[in-house]
This record gives sequence, structure tokens and C-alpha cells, in this order.
Amino acid sequence: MKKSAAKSSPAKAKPAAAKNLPGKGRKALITGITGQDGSYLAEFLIAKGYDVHGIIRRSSSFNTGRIDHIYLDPHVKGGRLKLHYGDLCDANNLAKLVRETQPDEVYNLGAQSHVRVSFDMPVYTAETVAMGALKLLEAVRVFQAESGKQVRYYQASSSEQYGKVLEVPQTEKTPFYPRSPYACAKLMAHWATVNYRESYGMHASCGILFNHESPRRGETFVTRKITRAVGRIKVGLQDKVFLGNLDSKRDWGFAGDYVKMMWMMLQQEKPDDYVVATGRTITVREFAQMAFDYAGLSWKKHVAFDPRYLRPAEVDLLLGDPAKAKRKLGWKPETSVEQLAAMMVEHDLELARREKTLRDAGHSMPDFAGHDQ
Ligand code: NAP
Ligand code: F7E
Repeated sequence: MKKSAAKSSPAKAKPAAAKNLPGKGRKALITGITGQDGSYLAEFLIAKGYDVHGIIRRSSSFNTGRIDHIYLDPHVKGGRLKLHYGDLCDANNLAKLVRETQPDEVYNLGAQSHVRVSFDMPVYTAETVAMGALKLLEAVRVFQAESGKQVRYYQASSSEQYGKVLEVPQTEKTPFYPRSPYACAKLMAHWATVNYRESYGMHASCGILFNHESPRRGETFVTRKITRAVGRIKVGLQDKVFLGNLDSKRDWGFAGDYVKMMWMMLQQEKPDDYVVATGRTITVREFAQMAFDYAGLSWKKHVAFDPRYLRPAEVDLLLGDPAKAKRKLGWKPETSVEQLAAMMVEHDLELARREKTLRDAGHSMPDFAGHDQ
């Protein structure tokens, strides 16, 4: 097995003084802070000296696993992450949180973000993704008008908006053709953001991000589903992973690289929309082969087809052109898809080893029942 330059494990919480950091005195409000991107963005902003406010959903079980390492008990001096209960479906609560936290920057990352699930829950997906963004934009607009303070707004747009692509590679000028309830909802949120910029002069920008992954990726997205399986197969905890369409092509980057670009967009004098991508595309099959190869396993032996993972309408090919991000902001991705796969497999091998140790010691562990996508 090769050695990876893994950047996966979360840093331990340190109440680093914000003194002399560029973000000192600035406040960011993040929806979706408990998700993959929210956790990397919160880390990034705290390291810059920001005070970060995150909106979390009330849940009957803990849902803060991705940010626990940066959260400090409010009684400990120096904590710069504060969490607030809220939901993108609740306009009053969003308006109250914007008023109370008085942010300089708002990052709207919250979403029902699973494309396959959006076919099962189209209305809820539209409520969180489309109406949620509109509710938050409106909360920001009213707060700005009442307080006179400028707030910079980031909208998490998606390459899924290109859907049945009308141009290869996709740029900021490529027309959209959404292929799922999720993508339709993201399109509404995207245009609402553009409209608030044009109508009210808001500093509102959309990052059209292509697929980005990490060891913190949700386990029902295909890359993580594969790397989790590789880890468990390697240590003998399972034998097969069932997948759907292996032919679709995605432009996969590392989430840690992409959150930097979210912040860079809000530091520009003028708001704008940017494609954030690597400029390289591979099939799901090739990603699987890469991940299995890395662990010294044969993907052909362990990958099986299950039609339940096919979608009513598929997005066959995504390939982004990040030239504008490079030209205007000097941003470029730093992690190749090979490094990404290695980082994720390393992480998931470790998780599988721990699981095996516990099972061997007689602990009963849940399987992935209920997380079948
Ligand atoms: P993710 O891991 O699925 O995280 C989604 C976040 O949204 C979680 O914190 C989730 O909370 C929260 N959320 C869900 N429903 C909500 C609601 N009704 N009210 C408030 N919060 C809610 O997604 P991600 O990969 O970090 O992606 C971040 C954003 O970028 C999303 O908007 C996604 O659609 C978009 N995007 C992602 C990609 C990608 O490849 N990752 C590409 C383009 C765009 P819980 O933890 O409580 O579930
Ligand atoms: O699927 C195929 C599937 O679910 C990728 C979200 O972050 O990125 C993500 O959306 C491809 C598709 O991501 C399985 O059919 C095969 O072609 O990992 P995924 P996604 O749909 O591209 C965009 C940019 C977002 O904005 C979204 O929020 O893989 N595939 N077999 C499978 N996919 C899954 N999930 N499970 C399978 O078993």
C-alpha cells in the first residue's frame, strides 16, 4: 500500500488568539455548519481569526461530529465558534439569528444535498434548498436596510445545475439544464442570489462548485460509499459494495481546497459567480478502481450492480473549467483525485480497523441499515 499525504484528521481544538489574524473582529454566519463543507469552512475561518456562528438543527441524537474538535465549551476563554439552533425552513428564526449575530459574511451551505434522495423528497428539498436560500437572502436584505451594515453573502450553487450538459467543459456562461428536484431547487436559489445582487445591490455571490469530497463526506455519496467499503473489505468486515451507474463522469476535488475559494469570493470588492472545479473528469468506475487499487484489492471482485441506485434522470458528464477563478482570484485546486482517493481510503481503513477491534472484542456495532443510497 502506498503512503498518502493525508490531510484528513481534524485538528485538535486550540483557543488560538485572534490577535494579528486577518479576520480578527469579523463575524461569519454559516448554515450547514455540521456538514462536510461547513466543518472545513468553520476551521478555515477560525484559523483566520473570525468569530464563527453556526446554525444547527435540533436533533434527537448528536449531529455535530464533524465540528466537535473545534467547539469549545462556552465557559472556556477563547472559543470563537458559537452554535445556534435554527432551520432553513424557519424564516423568523433566520431573521432573528442574522439580527442577533450581525455577521459581516453569511455562507449559505445548508441543504438536503443528496440528489437521489431529492427524487424521494422533492418538496422538502425545494423547501430547504430554494425557499431556504430565499428566506436567508430576505433576512440579510432586511437586516442591511435596517442596520446600514453591509453583509457579504455566499450561495452554495452546484454543478448539478448544468445537468444534461449543453457545453463541455462547463463555465460560468454555460446554460443550465437541471435533471433532479435538487438541481431545480439549486437553480432557484442561484437566480434568487443573482436577483438580490442586481435588485438591491447586495454583495451576493454564487460558487458553482463541482463535486468535492473528503474523509468527512457523507457516507451515502458514491466516493465515500466506495472508500468506506474498501476499508471494511480490506479488514474482512464485508465482501461487496453495491453501486448503480458506473459510467457517469464527475470532476472530483477536495473539499478543503474548495472552502478557501468560498472565502476568497467574499473578499473581492465586487460580488460575482465562479466555477470551482479541477478541470479533470473520471468515471465512477475509475474512481472505484483507484480506491480499490490503493488498498491492494480488485474492484472487479468486490463491486456489484444494484439497479436501486440508478436515478430517474442521470447527469452523465460534469467537467468544470475553473479558468475564471484562477484568472481573477488566483485560486487553483491543490489536490489531485488520486491524492483525494488515497486520503479517503487511508482514513476509512483506520475506521474499519477500529470497528474490527471492537467487534472482535465482542461489542455489537450497527451496520449501515437505513443509510442505503
Ligand atoms: P452536507 O454534508 O450534506 O451538509 C448539509 C448541511 O445542511 C448539514 O449541516 C445539514 O444539517 C444542513 N441542513 C440540511 N437541511 C437543513 C435545514 N432544513 N435547515 C438547516 N440546515 C440544514 O453537504 P456538503 O457536501 O457540505 O455541501 C454543502 C453545500 O454545498 C450544500 O448546499 C450542497 O448542496 C452544496 N454543494 C455541495 C457539493 C459537494 O460536492 N459536496 C457540490 C456543490 C454544491 P445536518 O447535519 O443536521 O443534516
Ligand atoms: O453521485 C453515481 C450516481 O451521490 C455521483 C452532491 O454533493 O455533487 C453531489 O451529487 C455519481 C452519480 O453525487 C451510486 O448515479 C453510482 O452519477 O456521489 P453522488 P452527485 O449526485 O454528483 C453535486 C455537485 C452536488 O451538488 C450534490 O449536493 O455516482 N452512483 N452508484 C452512485 N451514487 C450514489 N450516491 N450511490 C451509489 O451507489
